[in-house]
Amino acid sequence: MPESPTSNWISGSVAAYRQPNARMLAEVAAGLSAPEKELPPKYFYDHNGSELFEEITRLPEYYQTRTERALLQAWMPRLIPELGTRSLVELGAGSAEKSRIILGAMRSAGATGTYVPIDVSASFLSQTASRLRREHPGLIVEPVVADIAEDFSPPAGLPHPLLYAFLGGTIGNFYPPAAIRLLGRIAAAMQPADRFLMGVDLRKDVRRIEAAYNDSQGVTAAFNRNMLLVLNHELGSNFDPAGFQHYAFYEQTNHRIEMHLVSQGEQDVNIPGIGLVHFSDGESLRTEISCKHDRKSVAELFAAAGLEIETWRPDPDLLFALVTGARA
Ligand code: SAH
Ligand code: AVI
Repeated sequence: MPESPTSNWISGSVAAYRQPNARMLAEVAAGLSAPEKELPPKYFYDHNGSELFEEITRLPEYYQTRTERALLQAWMPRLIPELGTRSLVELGAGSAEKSRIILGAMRSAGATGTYVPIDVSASFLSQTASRLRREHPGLIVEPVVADIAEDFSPPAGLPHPLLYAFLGGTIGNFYPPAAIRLLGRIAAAMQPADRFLMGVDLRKDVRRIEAAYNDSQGVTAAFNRNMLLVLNHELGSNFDPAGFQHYAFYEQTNHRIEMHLVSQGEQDVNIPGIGLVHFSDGESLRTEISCKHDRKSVAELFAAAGLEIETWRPDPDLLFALVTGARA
């Protein structure tokens, strides 16, 4: 595993994510003592959570991934040579399944290419990196295990122009102030020829959105409950996943899906280092928001972060859009 490009990016080992258990404990303590219980969605993603997300991407109801893939296939062969991209830095890379389209376009355009996938899901990231090295001989792959919500510096010494990619609509999983902070850090790191590429899930018929988070096979429910297994594994808590029901609905005012786990009956959960946490019957724990956008809302996020929209490409059915941004 290569050295972390900068000292405050945690280099890619499994231990790197386990280490900040004190941080996890503090976040869990804060989230579960709030008047409305809430935990950060990054805690879905241990190896199993990443596998479950991959399963979600293949569900008939989850239109996002296949729509974004088609947009990338249509657009990257033209965009990448235009930008002359030599390095791809991807936030929340996951399996990098769609990133291969960008990497393929880089290779066709003659770039040897450096790929920096960043993710909290350490062992899954390591698997992704190994696979990419096998599939793309010559590609330099420098995985970084890091929480993208935290302060980070850009990797040093990467060949420019650089493309920062943030795919899948993951920006929607951040509350607007956190999204702006994250985009602002990217903007601050960008050189004039660098670009930012982001996938956003669009506002649309509520039934279509809600179906994507309430699939008939129950994969999203398993993904949601996986957070409790992650807590049990990392903190030694005794959550009973069967004691919580998956609940996902569209919240119209803020244009977002909310995912919750609803306590089935009264229960006390023991979390070492925190103590007993009480859940009343029907009490809800919010595990994720997934904000939906339009061009205006993205332009507002970008403007607040010091970016401006350069291109906006929705699919013909207006389900999902790819947007590129430059420093304002
Ligand atoms: N980009 C992929 C995966 C999206 S799933 C796609 O489009 O299909 C979201 C990914 O972001 C997961 O791999 C998850 O582990 C990662 N992730 C979520 N929160 C994160 C955080 N705070 N810091 C770093 N990675 C995060
Ligand atoms: C990663 N992220 C964009 C997904 C989403 O749609 O918000 C996570 C997810 N949650 C439930 N299904 C998928």
